[in-house]
Amino acid sequence: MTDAQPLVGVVMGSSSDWDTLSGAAEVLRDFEVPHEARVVSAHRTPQLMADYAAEAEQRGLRAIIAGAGGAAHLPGMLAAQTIVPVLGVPVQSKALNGLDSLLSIVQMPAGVPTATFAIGTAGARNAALFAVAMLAREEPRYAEALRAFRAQQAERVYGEELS
Ligand code: RP5
Repeated sequence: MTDAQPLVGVVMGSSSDWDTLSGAAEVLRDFEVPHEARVVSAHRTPQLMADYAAEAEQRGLRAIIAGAGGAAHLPGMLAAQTIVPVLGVPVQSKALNGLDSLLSIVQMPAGVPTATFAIGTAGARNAALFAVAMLAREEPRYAEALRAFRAQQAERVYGEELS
C-alpha cells in the first residue's frame, strides 16, 4: 500500500484470500505502483462491491485485480458495474482446488469481459504484472521497469546450473 492516489485496486472476497492476493500486492509494491488492497465481498457486502465499482473510474483506478474463490462472482460483478478493466484471479478453493473459481470467473457472457488469470499465486502475480504492462502504455518508467524485470528473469535462467 502507498500514500499516493492508487492506480490499481486489489480486492478479494475474503481475508482468507489474502495469502493468494498478497502476491499481487507484492509485485505492485516492487514496481512502485500506487495501489490499495481491500476485502470486498460479492456475497457478504454486495453494496460495498457496488460502491467500489461505481467509484473506481472517478477515483483514478486504471485496473482492478479481483480475487475470489468458490462461487467467485466478485470479478464479474465488478466488471458489470464499471468500465475499469477487471483482472480476475481464481483463488484455490479447498473443495475443488480452484476449478470452481476459475470457471466462475472465466465464463463471462459476451458483453461484460473480465481477464482471467491462473489459479492461485501465479495468477495473482501475473495479474499484477499485466496491470504494470497496462500502465507501461501511459508511463515510460513502468515500461523500463518491466523490461528490466524480464531481463533479470532471463538472466536467472541462463545462470542456472543443474548438477
Ligand atoms: C469467497 O469465498 C472468497 O473469495 C473466499 O475465497 C471463499 C471462502 O471465504 P471464507 O469463508 O474463507 O471467508 O467469497
